[in-house]
This record gives sequence, structure tokens and C-alpha cells, in this order.
Amino acid sequence: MTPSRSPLRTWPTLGLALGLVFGLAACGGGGGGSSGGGDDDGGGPPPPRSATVVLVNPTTLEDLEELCDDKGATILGPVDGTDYYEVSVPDGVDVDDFLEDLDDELEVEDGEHDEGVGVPEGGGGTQAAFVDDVFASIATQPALALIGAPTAHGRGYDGTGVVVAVIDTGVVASSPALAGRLVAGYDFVDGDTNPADVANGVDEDKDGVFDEGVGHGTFVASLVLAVAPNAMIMPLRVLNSDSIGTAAALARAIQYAVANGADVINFSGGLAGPSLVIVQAAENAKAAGVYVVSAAGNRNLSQVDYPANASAVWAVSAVDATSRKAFFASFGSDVDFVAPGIDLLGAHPRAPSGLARWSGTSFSTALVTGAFALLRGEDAGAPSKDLFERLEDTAVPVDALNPLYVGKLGKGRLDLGAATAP
Ligand SMILES: [Ca+2]
Ligand SMILES: [Ca+2]
Ligand SMILES: [Ca+2]
Ligand SMILES: [Ca+2]
Repeated sequence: MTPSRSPLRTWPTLGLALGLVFGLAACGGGGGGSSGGGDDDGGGPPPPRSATVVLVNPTTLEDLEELCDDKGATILGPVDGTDYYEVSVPDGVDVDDFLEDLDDELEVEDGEHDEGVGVPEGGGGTQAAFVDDVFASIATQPALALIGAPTAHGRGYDGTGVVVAVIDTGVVASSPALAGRLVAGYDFVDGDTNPADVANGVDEDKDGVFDEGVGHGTFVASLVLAVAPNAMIMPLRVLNSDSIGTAAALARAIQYAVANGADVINFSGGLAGPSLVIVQAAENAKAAGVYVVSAAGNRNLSQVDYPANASAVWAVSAVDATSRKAFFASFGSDVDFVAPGIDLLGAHPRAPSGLARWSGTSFSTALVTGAFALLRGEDAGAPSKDLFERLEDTAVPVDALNPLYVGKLGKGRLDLGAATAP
């Protein structure tokens, strides 16, 4: 991947993006769906390499079929909602060479490598702190007051009738915070209809921590519902129990959300490099009136993560309780909003109390998605763009409080009091 390449340039006629390379994902089976959760436990020396999956946007399917025949590659299937196909590159074939051959033969002008999808809080980032205060309440935490949620609720805004797709690690449906608020979703990791967030005792990302992703999706969903208590959550699982996933799964989940009636999509995750297939899925969703809201990232960089940086995706960064940029929050001209993101209280299925505090732009993102759901619940007809622009236009500017980040924290901090003012 060439860092200097802009993922936002005009869409190439012949784009080629490489999705994830999962050591454990046995893609060679050729079965539908994306990476499987199954694994053969690679203890000891390097495990046998499974096939690498690339995402290819060919001139014609016939061209691709011919080439794959030549190379012994397998077309796993189309990536719904995009022009891409998932192709399994045979074991023992150098992926760079394979892509170069594609380049030669299909005049593909773009290649991206090994971009795993994850969450900003992953990889030793911020950790959830379990809470044992029995009086703790997600709904009455100060962060919600800071964004004016109680004021909006007092005016009757509650998100009734709104479906929010939460693309994440899945959810623990038994969490009290989600009771009665789930609609059918899908599991793009396992390829089944149960997007349950379950630990599997496998350290998929080999960082020495097992199943560190479990709880992320539930936490995010609980925050969406804290802002929009009568909205419904459509859980779409694309991240495994170590909170990693594939570009193809994310693109498919975006397409699924649009096709199944979601009003907005929360993706509190991202990847460090461009993925054209994800951008294309988000563009197509936007064209259908369904926006993706995504996290700016926790790397304290002046470059927000993908896909939040894409123009079709709303990017959310994090501030503290005094509206100063969170120390970890990435920033820049691609940020659209900021919202509180430090020590938020949310539902965590691994905490004995069911509650945890957690920091990250993932959670600021959930608040903005919930805010959209509130506005949508009171106005079924307005274009989504208008509702997001209302959130932007009513945001409280925070530049004066953040002199080092002027113009780099979007329009400011979410203010639902102003956004719902009569
Ligand atoms: Ca499942
Ligand atoms: Ca791990
Ligand atoms: Ca795991
Ligand atoms: Ca954006």
C-alpha cells in the first residue's frame, strides 16, 4: 500500500483492493460467506498457511474467471453492495506476485495489502474497567447531559421506529441494556443468523490476550440506546472475539443493513489503510439514504482512520467532560463531530455488574449515531443528510478550547438541546 495514495480520488475503473489476511481464516473451503471462525489451533511452529483472500474489481467477470483458472485461484463470490469479488489466492503463491499478475493482465491500477478491520480500542488500546457501583446508570451519566440528551428526551424525542445497524463484534442479547431492543441481525464472521458475541478461547490476533473484543458491540449498542431509548438495534457481526475482521465482511454488512431497513449504520471501528471496497459499500449506502457513522480512531494522529475519513462516512472524534480533545483521539479536517469519549458508562457482558467504563472514539461515535436516531424518530421524511447537517449546525464549537486543533474537530460537540429546540 502506498501511504500517499488518496483513497478518495475518483473511483478507478479497475480498482483492486485486498481484504484482510487472516492467518486463521480457512477461506480455501470455497463455501459462501467470509472468513470462518473455525480454526485448527496453530500451536507450535507456523501453522499451515491458509489461502489469502483478495478483493478484485475486474473489468468483467469472464476476465476474472479466465485469470483465476490460469492461476489456480478460486472466486469465492461477489461482495454484495459493491463491484468486487472475493478471490482466494492459492497456498504457496506470493500474493504480491499474484496481484502484479492481475495488474498485468487486467490492468488493475490499485492494490492494497493486508488491511485488517478492527476497533480503535483493540490492540492494547483503552481497556474496559468493570464497575461495581450498583447505583451506576448508563442513562443518567454526565456525558449524556453534556450532549443534551435529557433535554431532547424531555421534548419527546426517543428514537421510536428507528432501526440502527450496529456493525461490530455482535451483541450479548441477554444484556439487560438491550432487552426488547434487538431486531434480527446477521453474523458475517460465522455466516449464520445469530450475531452473538461469544468468546472462543482463541487469540486470533496473537497478541497474547484472548477474546479481548468480547463486549465491544454490546457496549456500543447500549450507548446508542442511552441516547435513543426506543430505537431498535440490528446487530451485524463482522469482528471476531478478538475484534478483528475483514473488509469483505464489513462491506457485506453495510449492504445488509441497507437492504434490511436500517436507518443508519454505526461502525465503531476502522482500519489504518484505505479499503476501496468499504468506501464503495458506504457510497452505495449513502446513495440509498443510509449513512455510516464511524470512529476517527484512537491514535492521536492528524489522520483519521478509514473508513471515517471517506466523504460518505461521518467521522466522530472524542472529547473529555470539558470538551477538550481526548488525549488519544485522532483529529483533522475529516472529523465531522466530537462527542464525549472518556470513561463512558455502558453495558459490558463480562462485568459482574453488567457495566463498565470505557474510553474511545468508538463510544463517541455511538452517541452521534444515537443522536441521529432521535432526530429520525421525529421526522421520518427528512433526507438523512439534512438531519446530520442539523446536528452539525447545532453543534457547540470547541476550537477555542482546543487551540492546537483549530478546524480539526469538526463542527464541534454534539448538542441535542439545540438540535431539538422547537
Ligand atoms: Ca454466530
Ligand atoms: Ca487477542
Ligand atoms: Ca478469540
Ligand atoms: Ca468522513
